[in-house]
Amino acid sequence: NMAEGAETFSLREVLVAFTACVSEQREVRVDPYLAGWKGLVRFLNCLGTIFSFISKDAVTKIEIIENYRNSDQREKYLTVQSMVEYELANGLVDLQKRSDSGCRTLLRLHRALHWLQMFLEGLRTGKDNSKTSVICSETYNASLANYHPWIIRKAAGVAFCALPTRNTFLETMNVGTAEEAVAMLGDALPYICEVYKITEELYAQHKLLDLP
Ligand code: 1PW
Repeated sequence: NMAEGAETFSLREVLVAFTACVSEQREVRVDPYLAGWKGLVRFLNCLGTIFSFISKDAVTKIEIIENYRNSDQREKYLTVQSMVEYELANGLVDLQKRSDSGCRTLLRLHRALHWLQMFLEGLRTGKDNSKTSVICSETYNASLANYHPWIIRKAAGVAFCALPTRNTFLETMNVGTAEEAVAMLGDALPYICEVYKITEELYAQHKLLDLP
């Protein structure tokens, strides 16, 4: 069934989800944030099994936050702002060791979103014949890699090598021609940047950027 298959995946839906994230009060809505990530996971799965170790971790984290959204406390998890306020006020955020708080879990997705933002920007502004693998590893090394142990960095590097050239990659995004994909990235990236920026400021304000 094409309608359900990975074949019909389009990166457009991911970007649309992120455009719906920021409320009028400049709060980050959790549901579209997770919807954006789910689309991204489907996209990663399209890139081949080598990317499944990357998407698997994202899936685990999406599910942790989704469980909070389905719990009795669902209203507290409506926005990233309300989540931070609720978890901090109720002592649910462990500052010493790894936990499954919404705050530490979303922080991992937040850091990965920074990479995605830089990667898509590199793709958008790159030359026709540039290597996606190079854009991917350079942006990864400049961002997310700083939070990963050697073994993960190594595995990520191996996965990146499997990425196709820029034009093929832009076509994999299923947005139309490479030119149309580039135009869509130009329209959508400011929204991802905004979501990233608001979350970053919120976490900095509450000194949550180093949560274990
Ligand atoms: C083609 C470009 C696509 C960019 C998609 C971004 C997805 C990034 C996910 C990277 C995950 C790598 C493997 C998992 C590592 C985890 O240890 C790490 N998770 C993340 C999201 O960085 C940290 O989570 P942890 O171990 O503290 O629970």
